[in-house]
Amino acid sequence: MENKKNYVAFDCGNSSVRVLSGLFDGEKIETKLIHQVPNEAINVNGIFYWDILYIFRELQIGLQKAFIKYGPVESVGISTWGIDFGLLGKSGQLLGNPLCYRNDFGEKVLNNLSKDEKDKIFKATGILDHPMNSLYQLLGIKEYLPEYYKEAEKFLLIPDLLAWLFTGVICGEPTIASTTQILNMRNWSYSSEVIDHFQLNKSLLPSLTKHGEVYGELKYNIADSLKINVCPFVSIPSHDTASAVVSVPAMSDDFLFISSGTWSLIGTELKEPIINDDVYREGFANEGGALGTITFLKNSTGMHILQNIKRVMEKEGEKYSWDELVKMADSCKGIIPVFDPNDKSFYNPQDMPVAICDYTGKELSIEEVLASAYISLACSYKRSIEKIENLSDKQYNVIHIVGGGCRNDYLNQITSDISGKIVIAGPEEATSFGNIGIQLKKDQQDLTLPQIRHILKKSISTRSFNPAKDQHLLIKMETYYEKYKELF
Ligand code: LRH
Repeated sequence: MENKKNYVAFDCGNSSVRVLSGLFDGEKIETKLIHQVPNEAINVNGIFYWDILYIFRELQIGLQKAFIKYGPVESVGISTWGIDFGLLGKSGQLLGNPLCYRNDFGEKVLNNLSKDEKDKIFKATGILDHPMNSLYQLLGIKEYLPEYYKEAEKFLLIPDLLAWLFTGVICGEPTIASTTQILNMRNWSYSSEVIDHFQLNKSLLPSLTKHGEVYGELKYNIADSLKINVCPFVSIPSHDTASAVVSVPAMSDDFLFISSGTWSLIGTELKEPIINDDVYREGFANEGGALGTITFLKNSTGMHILQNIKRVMEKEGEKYSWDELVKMADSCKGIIPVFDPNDKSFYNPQDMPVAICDYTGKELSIEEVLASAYISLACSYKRSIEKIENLSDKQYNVIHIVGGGCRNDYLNQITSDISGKIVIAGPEEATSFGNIGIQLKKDQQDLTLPQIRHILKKSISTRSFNPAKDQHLLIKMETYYEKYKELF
């Protein structure tokens, strides 16, 4: 271990809080999962909150374990899900627990905006309006929890809030800031058009760091209580999607990716945003990527559908492995109905299989529900990819699937069969690889994104899937996709 540097990645998602060590020998990074605990939003009087102090505590435990296992911590990078935030009050303390984006505040605000207002905000930012966006959550707080807004002095997105808890430094990070829909993606500065339109208090918004820069150090009292070194905290793409895209093992600058988890983020990396009516109509966004790139993507429903079918199947106490679910889906040989995974009815249904049967108007067996979910997800990927190819005026032969969802080889194969493209799956630990990759800039400021990708490519393993050759299967897949397109 002596010659390997121990970089630590905090990786917080909607369902788990994780700490990984990235051991760097000067050539390759080896990731080690150090600590993992569940995360969930907590319902208090009908409002969903995140328990940020629990997350803070678990990250400290993970950081200490990383130190004990692999020696002094070289630096730390924080990545989390997008959108959610905490507010600091006038006395410099946290005003309550951060709200979860699954509350309905945002929807209430967005429903009151006119078509013209929505269009103007998209044009000012390059980000698609969605009820989840922090802009609408913040306006919801202003309207429905005014005491919080009145007292607020600083707005900190979850990774920025964690950075403040660990270092005491107040700053923002550009990729996570793009999930607010307040940032203008043409110049990466807060949009005065949006701020003025909604009369937001501009001083709430923190100034933004640059990737690779050290913005703070672990607070002395935390280092002391954990008995670890006072390590630097480095600005990395804090939005989990942006970190995941860093780790795409592409051979060229132009590539397609699916960052696959609860959500599937389907997109490509651009140097400049594309902001026009077609992009808006097709539901794409120009989110912030690493080192000033744009992750041009569609935020699409992902493993959420399968996770919820599994949850319902396991309600009676029986457990199913993912392999068993695949076998059940694969046992359906006839043509089954397809559905749009992005339809509102699948956002948070009580019972996912029932929601699928209701949508399709068919009494499906659980095997058919599973088969339908797999096929429908693959169809939704193909449709988004076709849109990307149209909007960017480019064609791609390969789809890179990264993140935890890329473990599902059955979905990887049907995605390849339906799209007619090669699927390259991996890495699974995409967010942490990207997080640690950008931390390397701390000591080598001139490292470029292609150079970082090169190091990561040497560090990871991938699996390839080619479209099926069987004509019958291909015709079946075409039939599914035709049926899918009829839904719109
Ligand atoms: C994916 C993600 C996505 C957001 C959602 C809240 O983890 O960051 O980009 O829209 O979580």
